[in-house]
Amino acid sequence: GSPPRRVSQTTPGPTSSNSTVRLIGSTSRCSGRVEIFRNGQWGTVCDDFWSLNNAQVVCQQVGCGRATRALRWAYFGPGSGPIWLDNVQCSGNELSITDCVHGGLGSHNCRHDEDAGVICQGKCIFLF
Ligand SMILES: [Ca+2]
Ligand SMILES: [Ca+2]
Repeated sequence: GSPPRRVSQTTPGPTSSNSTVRLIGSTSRCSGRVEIFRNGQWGTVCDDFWSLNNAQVVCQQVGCGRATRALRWAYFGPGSGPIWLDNVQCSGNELSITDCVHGGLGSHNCRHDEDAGVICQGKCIFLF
């Protein structure tokens, strides 16, 4: 038989629980509105039940150390697109925000003025 061939395709690999997360809307890489990338779209996280434990999971996920603040009411401005997560309740040890208890992807009763934000301890970089 012929040896197995490595096929290069753009089809997504097995879905890992480690979703892509970013913090935007601030001057620092380590603070901002929480957005996650699912189904080809960036979306936000609702602030219902938003806590420091939740922020902790996000901060470690983006490589920014410990969380110092969990912010509600679109503190870093409202996002756009889907609101991917609502009623997120982390214990703080999860590896990904999507591993926390939540109401189901895309299932929510929120508006973008409830987008969740975090501030992490990681270095703030300001341009002077
Ligand atoms: Ca709310
Ligand atoms: Ca809710």
